[in-house]
Amino acid sequence: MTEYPPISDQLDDLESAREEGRRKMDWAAQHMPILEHVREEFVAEQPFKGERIAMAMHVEAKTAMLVETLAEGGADVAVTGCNPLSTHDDVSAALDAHENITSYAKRGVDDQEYYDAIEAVIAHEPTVTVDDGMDLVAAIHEDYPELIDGIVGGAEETTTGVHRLRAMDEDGALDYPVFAVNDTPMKRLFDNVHGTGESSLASIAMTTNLSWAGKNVVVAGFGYCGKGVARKASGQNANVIVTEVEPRRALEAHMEGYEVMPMADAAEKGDVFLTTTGNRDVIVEEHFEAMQDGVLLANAGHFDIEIDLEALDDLAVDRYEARDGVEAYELEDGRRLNVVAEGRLVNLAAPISLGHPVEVMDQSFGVQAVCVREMLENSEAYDAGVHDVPDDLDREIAEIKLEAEGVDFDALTDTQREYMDSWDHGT
Ligand code: RBV
Repeated sequence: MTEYPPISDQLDDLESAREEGRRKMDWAAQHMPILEHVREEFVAEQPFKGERIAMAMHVEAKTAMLVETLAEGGADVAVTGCNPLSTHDDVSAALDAHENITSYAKRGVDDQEYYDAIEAVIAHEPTVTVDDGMDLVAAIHEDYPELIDGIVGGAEETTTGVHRLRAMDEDGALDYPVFAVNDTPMKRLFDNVHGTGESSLASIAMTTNLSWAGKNVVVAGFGYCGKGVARKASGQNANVIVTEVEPRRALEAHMEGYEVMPMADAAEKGDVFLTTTGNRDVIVEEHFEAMQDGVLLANAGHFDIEIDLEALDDLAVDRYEARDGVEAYELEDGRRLNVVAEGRLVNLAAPISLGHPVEVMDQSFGVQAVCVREMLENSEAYDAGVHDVPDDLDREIAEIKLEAEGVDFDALTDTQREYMDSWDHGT
């Protein structure tokens, strides 16, 4: 295994970085009542004593609160990034100052450094993995299969990671149990819809200083993320065009009142293009050929494969940084196509990006935290493969959040429960 140094060995002014990172974490913590609740329980019960947790996630202030919550529960935690541009070095440094945490995350690393940092995390010989995008699970299975026997299980944060895990599971290649955190109601109805919707649009607006009002915004993909982006763009007075490959989702978008058409037609009309499909080659050469001068191209999917930037680069006669976080590709006929955040997930990878809002990440990370606890407490219940998160855990998180918000709600009466459980009633 390679020797890759923790962030503390990579920064010049470590003390001020740690201070600023801690300040960002303190702000996030004030708006994360779920993690606070779970953390108090973990501190008292020490459910992770003796465990080694490996994590590859977007290392910024909210994620840092999850990392600390697991460490305060008794675990030794090693963490790195899951995207070369989403790390906040100051937060990474603040985490690395904790005696039970080693952080290797650094912003702007190249491919080699990115994977070296993943290997450094794996060198801690984890008993549990927490992934956002499945890079840890993949690296362990491909390069360190001898560690699998010592791994109790894992948890996966995002749609793309769960998709990869299910493909791996179907091939019979996934050798330890992993919770599909993404697929819970508490995750995707909030994080994917509201989180992606709000933070992608906010990042693009702040990066470009341009308005949404009156724009034709093309949203590629009408899954949970696409629905959120479409709804929020519409709420900011954009005209939303949706592209889809799945007939029921296309119909759903149509019935929501959006224009639905193939990308080949949308390419001519759009002012802003935002991909949320999780698939590759969504916007390719024929689309670039049809686009208007000055369009914005951005991606909100986990990987930077949705916009074919190689093809765009081949078409371009010139390329320059139009603004911080915006690369202009100038074509032979003078049209400029502007790519935001290198086509990487825009809500985290643009220079001013902060990721999803704090409140939704509190929910997602609350589910993550109780999933790690569940995997360790009831490990015999989970064999190798992808597992749905037990619904009572997801409800537990929802109830903590509702209580923190001061929202009361009804409970079923015994008669109602009996009615719902019986089949022998009719007219
Ligand atoms: N995401 N994390 C943040 N820490 O600021 N913002 C978004 C953050 C997660 C989100 O849960 C999504 O599933 C994943 O990033 C995509 O990589």
